[in-house]
Amino acid sequence: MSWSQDDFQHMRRAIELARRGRFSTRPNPAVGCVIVRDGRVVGEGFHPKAGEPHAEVFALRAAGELARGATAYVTLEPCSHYGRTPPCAEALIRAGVGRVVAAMVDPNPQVAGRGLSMLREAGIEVASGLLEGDALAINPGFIKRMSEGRPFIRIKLAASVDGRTALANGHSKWITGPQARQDVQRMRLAHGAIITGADSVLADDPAMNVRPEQLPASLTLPDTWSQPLRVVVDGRARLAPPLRLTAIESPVLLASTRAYGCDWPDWVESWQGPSRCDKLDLHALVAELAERQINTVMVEAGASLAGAFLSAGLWDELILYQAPKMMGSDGRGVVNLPELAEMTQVPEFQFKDVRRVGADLRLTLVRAES
Ligand code: AOF
Ligand code: ZN
Repeated sequence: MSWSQDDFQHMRRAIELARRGRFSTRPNPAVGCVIVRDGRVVGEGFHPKAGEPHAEVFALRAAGELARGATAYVTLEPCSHYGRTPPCAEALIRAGVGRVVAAMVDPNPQVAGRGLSMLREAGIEVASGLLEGDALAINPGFIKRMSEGRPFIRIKLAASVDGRTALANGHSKWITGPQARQDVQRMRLAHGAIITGADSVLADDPAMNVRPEQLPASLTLPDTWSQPLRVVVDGRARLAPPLRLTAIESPVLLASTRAYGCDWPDWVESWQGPSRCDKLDLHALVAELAERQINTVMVEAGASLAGAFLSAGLWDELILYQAPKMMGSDGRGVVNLPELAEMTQVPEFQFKDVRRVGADLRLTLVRAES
């Protein structure tokens, strides 16, 4: 398929529009749409929130009669099913558009190519794959959950340059600087759930929520944003109130292999999962979160739980903040891994992104290409 300069320009704009919904559409994907007639943009739209109209509907409303014979650029294949809203493919057909360009096929099994077929069958010219990589990057969680049945998992770690997170006596407060902590607040916002461990809760009594006043000033928060679900892996049900985490009125899921003996506030739910080697089965937890339509998860945990997710292969991206400090070899390591005897067993990664955040470094690592 060969694309024109105009095609690129309009799809780039559709991607920009889609990104406006990235903090508010979950469990739905963020999608943008631009309608162009005779080289002129006649309608734009993006999906703001699950339950509200899709991107195409807003763009068609703006275009009105001018949609007839126009080209619609959409960052995701238009839907073909009745979900919370009627199919966009039908709306495009009814409006008489002449051409539809999609950046990617919808991995939702309820759609999966049917939207594009419906359009083609109605005599509309259809093309797909323009700026696909950019479109895939907007919704990694939705795509992962639809295609693999589990959320996209980021493991967040913070350490000194020599990979330590605490002194031998456990002192650890503020290894990274204020900008890195602000960056973590921004990251939390983009996730459907934040997972931590009971050890971290018992040691630090964290809140694990998004605090709007701590977000970067440059970020415009949509009215429809929501707090991520705060999940605590508490295999032996050791937690009991009062905790800062459960005192804040927004959803918490306590994941354990056992039942709790105490009462929790209404917004705290406990979930009993199976155990594996005497620990909560993380595969089962992750499947439960996908069942609850969670697209993206950030693990913000200590060395044991972070290591357990890593060893179980339950991760897609590691975010490592490194402070320009050294804590020495007696300090605690950033992830616990089973003892390795051969260099060939050493897990290998590749850097996807490396940047400075204030005084610290933020490294993004993904699986090494084999
Ligand atoms: C589109 N345009 O802007 C979005 C789409 O329950 P519903 O009706 O909101 O449908 C949700 C599904 O529709 C979602 O799982 C995904 O497959 C698709 N999202 N499709 O044509 C949009 N957000
Ligand atoms: Zn739709």
